[in-house]
Amino acid sequence: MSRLIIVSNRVAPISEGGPAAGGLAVGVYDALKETGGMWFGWSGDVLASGQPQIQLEERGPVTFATIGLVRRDYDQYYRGFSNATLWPAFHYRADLIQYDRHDFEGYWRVNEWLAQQLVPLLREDDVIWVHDYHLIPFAQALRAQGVKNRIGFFLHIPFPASQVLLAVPPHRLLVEALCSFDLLGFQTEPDLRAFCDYVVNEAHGEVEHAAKGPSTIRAFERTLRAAAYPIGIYPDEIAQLAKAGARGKLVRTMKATLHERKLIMSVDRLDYSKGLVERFRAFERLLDHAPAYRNNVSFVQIAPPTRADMHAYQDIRLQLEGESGRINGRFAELDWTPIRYIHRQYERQVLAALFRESHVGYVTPLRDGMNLVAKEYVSAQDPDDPGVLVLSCFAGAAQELEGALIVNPIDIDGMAEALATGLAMPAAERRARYRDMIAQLRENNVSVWRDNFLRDLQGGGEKRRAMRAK
Ligand code: GDG
Repeated sequence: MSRLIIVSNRVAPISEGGPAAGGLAVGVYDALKETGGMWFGWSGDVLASGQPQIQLEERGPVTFATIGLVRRDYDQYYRGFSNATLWPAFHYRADLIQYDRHDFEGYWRVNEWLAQQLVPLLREDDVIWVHDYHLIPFAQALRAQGVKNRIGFFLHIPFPASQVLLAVPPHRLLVEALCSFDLLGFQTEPDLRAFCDYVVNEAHGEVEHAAKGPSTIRAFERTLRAAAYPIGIYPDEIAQLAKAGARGKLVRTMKATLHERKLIMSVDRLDYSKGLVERFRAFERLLDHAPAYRNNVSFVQIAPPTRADMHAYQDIRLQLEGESGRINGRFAELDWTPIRYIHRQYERQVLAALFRESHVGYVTPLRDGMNLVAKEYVSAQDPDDPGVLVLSCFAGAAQELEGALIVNPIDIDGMAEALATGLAMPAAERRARYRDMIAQLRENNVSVWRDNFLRDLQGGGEKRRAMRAK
């Protein structure tokens, strides 16, 4: 059997309880721990000087191959083009896109350099699976060094509509580079459609849809395949974590402070794509319009820091601190704080237990490739007395989780209404919605995601070889 090589920007530090905040790390680690193989990428270290060296570490069936970045590469490739240009563009925030040619050159250069570092570690029959927007040029860079292996790419974030992508000056180079992969995976059908639309209308390529399986793309003198592979989780593992966590002291103490009030829970990296400000305002609207909820419901927002050295992230933090302070100032009582906004990370087990204890999971990103929190929330519920998921229509997860109360995060009144509906929903309806969603999550768990992608990546390779042999 071929060895699986995972390449992602960051190789996540894995602690006893699994990876910390970040959906890619959670999904990739879950996928790799069963099959074994190698995980290659940035260690998270930024070096002031010197030449970064690869570190190899064997842990069970997984070899972690990590390397540091020098300061200039970190600034141009990671903070610059990846996170100040691509992240906002791919999340439809054309207003936040920053572009600097030198950063783009740095992005390309670091991709080529990382590819060079990986080449000596590769074996002929390795299957290479590259993840996310930091590494769009990676296959092109490997091919330039003579690598013939099958190389697939999975985009964890949305693929934007062409009119938004056109705002990124080197959009054509990016899509051309994507066409060097053998298989492209997107989170949802709308993302796949957006990519195909660019190929046909901007790159004058061709798309051939298959009745079943990936579409065939012909563009930039390459033929490749592309499909939607919605990422999953292991729902039963989360349910176990939630049950164990609920017995822990931290969660019991927290529950005691609620004094029987209902609980609304949110967990997100503190990112402007997650719609936190709109979410806070909708909770305020609920308290305005339904005074019975005052002093009867608490909203806990856990938002661990992320990319805190970037302006846009400092701005959203300040904005959120302002909003939570203002709303709490308006409504708090001596014995009740409406919003508990916590800017730090907790263990996975604690999060799962808080999901289980809560009445509403409030997951309302402005855009999100998938959103694993939504899936974790459902998985953590008590099947006899489940909470209700309020979910943004702009999260990829909304394509699958039809049992959620789907909201538009721009519609503050609509979100406030959904919160009220969720808080008052009868048990029979909550159970029916939960059953529907948990069945879907079990059927499309993270192994299914991985296996479907790898089947198509390997299958595509065999088909190509057979075609060459003719
Ligand atoms: C990207 C895409 C896509 C959060 N806070 C803590 C913590 N987390 C964990 C959550 C969840 C993960 O981090 C976040 O995943 P999401 O999917 O919600 O969001 P992104 O980080 O933006 O992930 C996203 C994903 O990749 C996978 O493809 O779904 O659309 O943007 O697992 O539970 N974990 C711990 N402490 C925290 O405080 N331990």
